[in-house]
Amino acid sequence: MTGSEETQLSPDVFDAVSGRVGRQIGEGLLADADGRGLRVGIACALFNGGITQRLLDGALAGLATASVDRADIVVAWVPGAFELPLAAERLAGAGGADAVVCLGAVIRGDTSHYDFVAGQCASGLARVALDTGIPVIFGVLTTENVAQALERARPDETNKGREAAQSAVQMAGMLRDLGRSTPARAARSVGA
Ligand code: INI
Repeated sequence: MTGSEETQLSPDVFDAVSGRVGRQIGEGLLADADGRGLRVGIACALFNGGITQRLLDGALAGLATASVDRADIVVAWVPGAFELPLAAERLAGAGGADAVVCLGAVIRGDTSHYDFVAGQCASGLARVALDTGIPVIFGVLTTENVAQALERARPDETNKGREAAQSAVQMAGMLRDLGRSTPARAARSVGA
């Protein structure tokens, strides 16, 4: 889980909620995510590749931990973060992925068009997720400088590529469970 100590979710939250609602979806997300059988697309930017390569390492480690089969992972390289949405759309659509992880590093110091690149990338990825119904994970660093980017790409549990991979597995699992669940209204009218 991400977040600082003060903002972290309490471990008993799901128990606390379950007694007060009809159904809860995604309560397994804090447990180890199970990615068996999941097809994952990864789009990775070449720009600032020394950083994105570390994010990719983290993402692959995260998918391995979640037991995603290596044969079910496709990596598509793109020139920069601006191109991530189109690659994500292909991976999510014709590519047949169950989740797409997008990795990039937009560093403000590099260029004056930081805001355009970062903004278009974020809104493009959000649109692809909503248009396709496939989770598209924003594993794109937006930092003021290289030091901040390196800090977020360390080879440990805090690596943002690793977190993005975990989010992909969690979202795919949550959507699968949601698809199987009986909507509360329908359940009530059948039972009534
Ligand atoms: N692409 C990035 O991934 N990160 C950046 O920091 C960046 N900056 O700063 O310019 C960047 N630019 C390239 C852009 O993503 C496109 O590849 C390029 O404009 C061609 O469309």
